Amino acid sequence: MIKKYRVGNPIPTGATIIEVKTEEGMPKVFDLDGDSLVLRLDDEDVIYGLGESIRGLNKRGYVYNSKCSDEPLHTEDKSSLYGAHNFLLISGEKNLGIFVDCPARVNFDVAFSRIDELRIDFIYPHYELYLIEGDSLKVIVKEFRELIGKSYMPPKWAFGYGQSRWSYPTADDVREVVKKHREYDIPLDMLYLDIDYMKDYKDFTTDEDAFPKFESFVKEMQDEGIHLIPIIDAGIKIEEGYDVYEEGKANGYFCKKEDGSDIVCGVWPGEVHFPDFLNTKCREWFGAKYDFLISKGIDGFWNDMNEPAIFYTKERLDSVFEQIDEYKKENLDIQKFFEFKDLVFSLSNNEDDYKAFYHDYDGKRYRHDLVHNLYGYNMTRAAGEYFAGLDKEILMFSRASYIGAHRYGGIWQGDNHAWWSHLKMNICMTMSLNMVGFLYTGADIGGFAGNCSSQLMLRWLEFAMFTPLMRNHSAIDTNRQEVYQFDNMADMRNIIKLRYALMDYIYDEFKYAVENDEMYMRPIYFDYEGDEMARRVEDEALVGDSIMIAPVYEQNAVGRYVYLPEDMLMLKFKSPEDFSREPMCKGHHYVDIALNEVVIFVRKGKEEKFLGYLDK
Ligand code: MIG
Repeated sequence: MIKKYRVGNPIPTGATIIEVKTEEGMPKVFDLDGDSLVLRLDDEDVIYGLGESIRGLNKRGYVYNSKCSDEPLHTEDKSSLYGAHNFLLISGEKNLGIFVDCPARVNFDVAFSRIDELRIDFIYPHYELYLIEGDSLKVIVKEFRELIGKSYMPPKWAFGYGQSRWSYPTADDVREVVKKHREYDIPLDMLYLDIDYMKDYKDFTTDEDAFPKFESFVKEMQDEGIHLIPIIDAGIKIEEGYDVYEEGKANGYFCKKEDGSDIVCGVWPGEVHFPDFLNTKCREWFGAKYDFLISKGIDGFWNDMNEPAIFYTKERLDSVFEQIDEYKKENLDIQKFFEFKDLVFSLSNNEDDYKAFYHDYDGKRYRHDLVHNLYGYNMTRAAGEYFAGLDKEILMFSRASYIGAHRYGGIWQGDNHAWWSHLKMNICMTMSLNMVGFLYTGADIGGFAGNCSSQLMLRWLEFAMFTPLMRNHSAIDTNRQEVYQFDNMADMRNIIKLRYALMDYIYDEFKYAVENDEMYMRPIYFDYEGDEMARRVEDEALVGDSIMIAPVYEQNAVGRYVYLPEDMLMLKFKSPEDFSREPMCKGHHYVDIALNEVVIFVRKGKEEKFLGYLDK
């Protein structure tokens, strides 16, 4: 059962697709403290949700800010990543789903400041609040998902393995990577193009020198069985004669400052304007721009930098330069030195800069910070709405998101590191994202930043073989991390082949979850509600209807503790052909899992169905 409450004068977000009648007043479960909502928690309450955010599955014990952020360092002290997913699910004596539909920043203090209190604070206390009750956690999630509408369904080939890198700067580099995969018999369906395929980082252009005859190159790759997936950034380079810039300018589609002029920001192309994706006309225009690449045979994209990420604004840069001139004149003492250093750091993603421009949203003007979390969402929506009119299926996933964006595309989990803790985070985050409708998701396998060891890469593949988006991606200035760079490539190849052997299972279960508003990957407690032990488990997951996984995510571990909530059949794989079976009893086990092994636990009664997929 869903109840809706209204506070103030909420800005519409388009997150929900069902009309729910508004209740009078405020729900009794909350104490109101000024504009804040306060909820007393029981010691035993477990709090799931918040989609893409740091830390574990149970969000208790930390503060999370839902504010789409370009955050390249996902450490424990951070409060915001790229997505804003304001859904919480309390599992306790009574289960309760809470969705706070608010496009401005919202602060969730989940028993951090006070051990027994959930506190929700607003910078702009105008929002819709949904409370969802139901017989079980699964039912609540399903009701929530019905409220927000069906998740994006990608083409089947998007469940293949993808290789990415910032960057493969030329067509020949791409050819080489594809050739190597073929040579070493490593399955590959997608090759991602990062910003260097563009001419001077201009969206909807290609660099003729680095990628000559782009269209025939796309064709050449298709003949190799490869989908090229180019990146699209949010900012549009300011350059006279560049059609996207000229059209945006002529039509007034860029975000404006108080004085009505277009805001100028620095991102990869240099100075850019930001398209006002909240404006329907702008969305239609921008969406149709993807055709520049689609008409050349491209059938997939990733949208980046759409929090939006701002390296600097022109105004702030100018004022910082002025200030530095002042410092130069002074005798720089240590105090001043730190001031100066902070000043330079404050150039990027500055809070005040997000207050310095405006949107034309359904004919009304809104200051950016009040609708901040809708920006990346509406960039994805621009693309998704355009793709919906095509007779070809298009892969789309984004970095920034808000609930609602899940109907138009998936997301990847951003700039993680080659750290074991980030493999663990990938496991928890994927389950939390499933609750809020982002089913097509995955993290950069091996880690985006930092150098990946052969051991970490193998273990990461052993988990990521179950994530819908299976993409190996890494940053500039890191060691190359295609699987053939590693001495244990043969083991990695076996895991990727196992993914392909289970492709139909993964696809069928994913599709089922989309069509039925269910979770493809979820905490084991959701299916074994009432099992107090299952409730404590954060590092196992149910994948589809038939199996449970227990990934290894610790360096040098050659096994792990596994809790089985019922009798299951353990399958231990080295490759699709080489596996053992062992019936296991409900309860606690220590399971040996060698570096090159994956274990899958098949649920009771599902053995035939699951093994049938393997035999295909
Ligand atoms: O400022 O396009 O998260 O995947 O490789 C960095 C370069 C911009 C951030 C994305 C990452 C991508 C990178 N981008």
